Amino acid sequence: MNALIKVAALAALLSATTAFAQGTEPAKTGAEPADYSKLDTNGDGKVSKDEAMGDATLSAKFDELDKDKNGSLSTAELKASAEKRKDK
Ligand SMILES: [Ca+2]
Ligand SMILES: [Ca+2]
Repeated sequence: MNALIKVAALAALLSATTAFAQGTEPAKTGAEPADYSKLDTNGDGKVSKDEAMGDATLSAKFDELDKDKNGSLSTAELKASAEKRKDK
C-alpha cells in the first residue's frame, strides 16, 4: 500500500515537473540593459527627473548620469550608465 502511494506521488511529481518545464519560457540572455523606456511616460525618448522617480536607483544617480545637465536623461546617457554598470 505504501509503495503504491509512493509510486502515485512520484508519478504526480513527474507530471507536474513536465508541465512546469513546458510552461517555462526560454531564459533571457541577461545581456539586456534595464528597460528605462517604460519610465518614459510621456514618450519623448528621454527620462526626466520626474519620470526617473519611478526607479529608485536611477533617481538616486540622476544628477550623475545627466552629463549635459539638461534635466533629462537621453538614450545615450542611459546607455552610458548601463555600460558603466556592466564593467563592475
Ligand atoms: Ca520623457
Ligand atoms: Ca541629459
